[in-house]
Amino acid sequence: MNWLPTNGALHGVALDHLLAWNLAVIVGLCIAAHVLIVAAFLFRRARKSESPVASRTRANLRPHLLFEFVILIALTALYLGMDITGHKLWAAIREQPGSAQPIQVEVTGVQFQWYFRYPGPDAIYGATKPGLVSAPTGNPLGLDPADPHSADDIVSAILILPAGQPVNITLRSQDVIHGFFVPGMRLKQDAIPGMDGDLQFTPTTPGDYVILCSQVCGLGHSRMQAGLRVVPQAEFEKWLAAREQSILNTNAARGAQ
Ligand SMILES: [Cu+2]
Repeated sequence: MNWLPTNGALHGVALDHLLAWNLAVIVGLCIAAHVLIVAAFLFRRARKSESPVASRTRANLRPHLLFEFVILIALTALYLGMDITGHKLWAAIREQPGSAQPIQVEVTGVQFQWYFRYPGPDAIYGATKPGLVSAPTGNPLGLDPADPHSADDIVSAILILPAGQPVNITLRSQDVIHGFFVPGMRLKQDAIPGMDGDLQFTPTTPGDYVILCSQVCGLGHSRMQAGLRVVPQAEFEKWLAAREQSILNTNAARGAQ
């Protein structure tokens, strides 16, 4: 569909197809319902001169009842079909395709900013403490320096991902409910304080995509935006290594002080 943002995710093609199909069914049913209302109105006017007793006999009502039952059964089958296809697609999105190891990224929403954390070479997110949260001093997530796992964690204000590799996102919020919304990746899920959300997808097309907040989370909600950049695998590894090196240098400089 041309009126949707360009799709860059593996599951997006099937999701767009399902959306188009559902929309066609709903618009078709809406038109059919209006045609029936007008037809019933005109039919009633035409029969107004007939005797009301003659038009309400059991024999006369039978075709009407049959017609209603057929419509009811057809609609039930249609809605069940829509429900089942939607659930099947949701299940397919939740299953990671192929055997590729998913990349772990933690996404945190905070009034009014998105932060992205990569666990680093140890593949374990370091502990965070609310009391240590301090964006002005470069620790917006409150990473605990006492936990060795936090030493190699990369915190970024932009989400960089390699094309063609599954991603597993842990979704968190520091304050209120935010909505992690990436239209180009056909993703939308709420970040709820005190809960770790779980989200999977595979970006396929390199490019820049916008990340929005879909929940009205406060006065700065409208400017709560971030960027997703999908790059080739080699470029991603280069960026990750450079960020890792800069963190090691920062930690070494702190240790020398
Ligand atoms: Cu928000």
